[in-house]
Amino acid sequence: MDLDTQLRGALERNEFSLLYQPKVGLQRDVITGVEALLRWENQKLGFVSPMRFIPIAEENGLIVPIGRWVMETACRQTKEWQKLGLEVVPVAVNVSPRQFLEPDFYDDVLNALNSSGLDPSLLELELTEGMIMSDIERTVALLTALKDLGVRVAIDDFGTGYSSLAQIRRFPIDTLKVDRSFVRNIHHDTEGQAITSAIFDMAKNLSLTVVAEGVETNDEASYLRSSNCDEMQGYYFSKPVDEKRIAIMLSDHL
Ligand code: G
Ligand code: G
Ligand code: MN
Ligand code: NA
Repeated sequence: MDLDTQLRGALERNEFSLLYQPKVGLQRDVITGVEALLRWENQKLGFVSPMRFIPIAEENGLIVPIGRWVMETACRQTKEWQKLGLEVVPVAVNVSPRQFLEPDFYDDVLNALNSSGLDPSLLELELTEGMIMSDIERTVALLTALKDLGVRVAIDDFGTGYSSLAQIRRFPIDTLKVDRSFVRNIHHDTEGQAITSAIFDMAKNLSLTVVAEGVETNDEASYLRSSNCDEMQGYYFSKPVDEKRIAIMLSDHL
């Protein structure tokens, strides 16, 4: 069964859904935000991992309308939680390179905010280092416009690309999400500790929020709590869950 062919009709057949994974603060494990993660269930193929279909959607351009759907759905859902009186936290969406390079990207963000009525400060865009480094002049202008709107910007998988913090500070960003490869077994990985403490300290000086991704164990969480990191995300706290489950988690923190 051809993935590409199935993917073409997937939006129309309503085959996509979003899961949400919480980020927590260091002190009391309070939820500080959620990340929306795309899921695809197809009648013929079953569940297909984003690791398989996103590269294809990126290649054939479908990531643009799919990404638009993700942004609109995440904004609408977050506004819904707000209306229900739940703890209001920002929702982060992953943006793919092709989506970011589209001339209409700014308008897509604006449309998602306007149609949902969500406050722009409750939307965070997760970009990767490679995306923002490819056309620095355009990126600075685009990110400045998004910041003026009030939208937040995070750099995802930080540390895996080739950018230094010296380069990163040219961009108006809010958050660094430190890649989970640095977090794995951090409590007895002296090299990982050296890298992350350099990132944490420099981020602090630049007034950036730092999130450690992929926290899976109590040992990792304990180490991070004693470090200069601000927030954590990972299976140790919660897997990505559906909107009903996350609503319960958000209401528990009221
Ligand atoms: O959720 P999961 O671990 O299966 O995601 C695998 C990969 O797919 C991750 O790199 C994640 O960033 C990416 N991904 C998940 N949801 C989205 C999305 O809505 N848009 C894009 N572009 N990537 C996503
Ligand atoms: O590239 P990005 O950071 O957006 O990838 C997010 C993906 O990471 C999600 O698909 C999510 O399922 C996955 N993820 C979240 N927490 C953990 C974790 O603790 N361990 C691992 N291995 N993956 C995680
Ligand atoms: Mn992400
Ligand atoms: Na990441």
